[in-house]
Amino acid sequence: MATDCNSTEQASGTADMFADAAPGFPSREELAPGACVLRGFALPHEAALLAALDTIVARSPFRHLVTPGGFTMSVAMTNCGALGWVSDRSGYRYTATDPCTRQPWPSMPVAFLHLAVQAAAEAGFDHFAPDACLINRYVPGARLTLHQDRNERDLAQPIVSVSLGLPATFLFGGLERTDGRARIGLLHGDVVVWGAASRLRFHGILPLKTGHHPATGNCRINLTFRNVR
Ligand code: MD6
Ligand code: FE
Repeated sequence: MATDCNSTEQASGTADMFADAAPGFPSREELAPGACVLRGFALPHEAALLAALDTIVARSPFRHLVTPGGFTMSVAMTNCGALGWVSDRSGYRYTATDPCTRQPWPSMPVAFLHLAVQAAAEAGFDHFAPDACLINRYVPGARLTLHQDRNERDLAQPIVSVSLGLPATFLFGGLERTDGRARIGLLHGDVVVWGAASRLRFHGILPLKTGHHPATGNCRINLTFRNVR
C-alpha cells in the first residue's frame, strides 16, 4: 500500500475515498525521532485481524488484571504469541502460559505477524521479530495510566501498536514521567510504531468516550507487538 510522506498532495478525489479513515490517508506522521503513526495502515487487514482475534479470545478470554499496587485495571487484556504480558500482586512480567487457562497463550496469527512486520519496516525498523502481542480491550471510561514499556530485553526493537474500533486519545510523553505530553487521536486502522530514541517514552490512553464502531461495537481494541526475548 502507498504510504508516502507527500500524501497530503494527493488528488481530492482520492482523499474523499478515505474520508472515514483519517485526514490525509494514507500517510505517515512523525511524532518524535523513532516514533510515527501510520494512518489507516491496518485497514486492508481489518477482516483478517478481527477473525483471528475471535479465535484467540475463545481460547484465552479477556480478563481484568490486578496491578502490583492492588488496583484492578479498567482495560481488559489477553495475549497471543510465545509470551504474554501479565500483572498481579507480585509484579509485571511475561509468561509462556496463560495463568487463567494454564495453557500456552494462543499462537500469533499469521495476519498479526505480517501486519506488525510490515508496519515496522514502513517506519524504518527492519528485522522486527515480535514474539508477544498484548491485546487490550477498552470499553467507555476505560483508560491506561501513564507508563513506560520496559519489561522487554532488546530495547533496540520497536513496539508496533494497532488501533481497532472506537477512537482514543493517546498521551505521548517524554523520558521522564513529569515531561509534557502530546495528545494524539488514534482511529480505527491506525498503527503507531515507536522505538530507538522514543522507546522508553511515557505514554497512556485517556478514558475512552462512549460510541459505536461498525467493526467492534462499543469498544476499542489495541494490539501491541513486542520482541520480548
Ligand atoms: C493502547 N498502547 O494504545 C496502549 N505502548 O491502547 C500502549 O501502551 C503502547 O500504543 C507502547 C507503544 C505503543 C503503544
Ligand atoms: Fe505501553
